[in-house]
Parts: sequence; structure tokens; C-alpha cells
Amino acid sequence: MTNVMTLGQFIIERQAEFPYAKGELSRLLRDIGIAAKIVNREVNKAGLVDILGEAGTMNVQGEAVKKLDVYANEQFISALKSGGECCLIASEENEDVIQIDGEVSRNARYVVAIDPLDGSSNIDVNVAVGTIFSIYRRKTESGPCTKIDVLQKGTEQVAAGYIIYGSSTMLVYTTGHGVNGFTLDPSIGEFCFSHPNMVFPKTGKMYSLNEGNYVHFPEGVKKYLKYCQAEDKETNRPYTSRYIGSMVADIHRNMIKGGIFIYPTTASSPKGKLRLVYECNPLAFIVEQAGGRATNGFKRIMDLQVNEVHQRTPIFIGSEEMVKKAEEFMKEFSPELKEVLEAVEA
Ligand code: AHM
Ligand code: MG
Repeated sequence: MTNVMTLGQFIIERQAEFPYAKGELSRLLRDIGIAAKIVNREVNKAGLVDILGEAGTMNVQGEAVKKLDVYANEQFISALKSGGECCLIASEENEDVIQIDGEVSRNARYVVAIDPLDGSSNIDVNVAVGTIFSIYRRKTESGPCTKIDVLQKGTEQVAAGYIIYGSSTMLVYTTGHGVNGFTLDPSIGEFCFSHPNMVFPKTGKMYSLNEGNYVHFPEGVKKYLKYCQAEDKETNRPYTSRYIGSMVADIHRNMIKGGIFIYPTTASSPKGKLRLVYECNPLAFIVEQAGGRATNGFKRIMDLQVNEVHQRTPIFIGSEEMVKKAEEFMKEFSPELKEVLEAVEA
């Protein structure tokens, strides 16, 4: 007998911590965990594409081969539909929200926002990708759920998590009582409790941003980057540059080692690139729960007004002291952006 605790056992043990606990949120998290294992199986086969067939073609069994992000989207939607606890899904892959009004979901009270496969351009090159999810209680009292139910501030999240399909596969989540991580043991097909009470180091040595966009960065980010690269023994500079291009993987690494991830506004993405509802808010919730900080350079991510399902925002997220320092640079050198970003919220 080993003392391994599975995700399923952990969720049941912690059920009492959930607001209005009746077991529904536990079941919802369990459903997401099951879909994650199925997606993981396919992600691990991604290198076999030449053998199994290209996306858009027929495989040897005569089935259509789907792109992995489409496949992941279908798996999560199907798990949430059949689980019966979710009445509405907002996904990066779907322009419109998906209402679930079948018999099994009649009394469902939860809404899920999801990016089923983030960083999907990394699949072809065998680099880590992720899934990001966010869970809210529905806002409307009765009738079918609508878009209104997902247009809630990040502070209203009841749970959030990510799955990282990396050198090992992990599921990390919070329900507002700290952050816990589970590593998939492929030999038994279970997520096993491996990272209790994850804590974001107060400061670190790593900065993660796409430096190729440098000429299009706001002045505050340019100046902060030069600060990161300047020599100073007392503050351990120059820092180290690490950018994977999969937000989940970059933030996961920074949470373990200490660091900052920035995706600012750029000339081609004047409102930022990353999506507030299913990328930034869930990661901000997790990072804050681990003692880190997440802002748009001026304002806390989770306090931003949500007007659109696919709304974008710049993000500065990671070790508290590093994010605060970057904000100082934004305030001093890019003050004009504050109003621009307030207008997006209005
Ligand atoms: P995606 O949802 O289309 O995969 O885009 C999100 C990803 C993030 O994971 C990553 O941080 C960022 O886009 C990388 O963008 P870029 O290539 O512009 O640096
Ligand atoms: Mg994405």
C-alpha cells in the first residue's frame, strides 16, 4: 500500500472548503481531470502525425484526423456536457458561448471558460502546451444560461486551473484556498498529489516576454527590459531570459523558480494579445493564490470589467516584487496607456 493521494481523493477530502458545497464543483473538477487525461493521450501521440495522418486527412481507420486544439475543445465540451454540473461554456475555439440545456444539466449552476489547448503552435515542435480553465457560479437565477453568466470579473471565480502537457503532465488548481498541483502517473492513469501549497517566490531571476516585438513595446516595457538586463549584484541582475511561447509553461516555470511573464500591448495588438476570460483571469487567480501578482500594468487583472467573451488585455504576472517594479516603469514611462486601457473596460 502506498501513500499516494489521487486528484479524485483530494477533491473529495477538500469538498468542505468549497462555497455552497453540494459536491457539484467536485464533480466538475473531476470531469475536467478526466478530459485532461484523454487530451494528454492525444498530445503525446502528436509526433506520430506522419504515421497516423495529417489533420484534415483520413487516418488508417478511415476516421477524419482533427487538429489537436479542435480535438481538445471537443473533449472538454463533451465532458462538461455529460457531467451535468455546467450550464454554459465559453471557449477560445468558439466564437459564441455554448449553452448546455439538456435534461442532465437542468439544475446546473456553474459556468466554465476554457482555453482547451493554449500555445498550440508549439505542438508541432514537441514543446509544452497547456489547458486553462475558469469556473464561475451562474449569475442569472433561472432559465437557460446566457453570455451574461460568463461576463463576470475575475474576482468572482470559484475555481481555476491549468493542465501542462510537458515533460510530465500536471494539473494545478485553486478554489481560493491556496494552490495545489498533481502529476499524472501514466502507469496508473491518475493525477497524483505532488505539489502541495505551491508558492510563488516573492522575487526571481527570470523574465519571459517575446523580445522580438521590442520595437513595438510601450516605453515602460522597453525601459523595464533594460533594467532586467542591467548589471547589479545586489538585485541579482542581469536576469535570465526564458520564453517558451506557451503561457501556461512560462508561468508554471516562473511559479516554481521565480520570475515575471509579460505580454504587453504592441503596435499590432493595441489592446494586448491574450484573452482576459479564459487565459488571464484563471492564471491571475492561481498566481495570486500562490502569493504572486497579476496586473495589466496599472490595474489588477481580476478587477477588470469584462464586456466581451474574447476580450483582450495586456498582462504582467508573476513574482510580486518583479511585477511591482515593472508597474513602476509603466507609470513613469507609459502613463498614457492607463487611459487607453480604461477605455477598453468602459
Ligand atoms: P494561442 O491561444 O493562440 O495559443 O495564443 C496564446 C499564446 C500564449 O500561450 C503565449 O504566451 C503567446 O500566445 C505567444 O505569443 P507570441 O507568439 O506572440 O509571443
Ligand atoms: Mg490561448
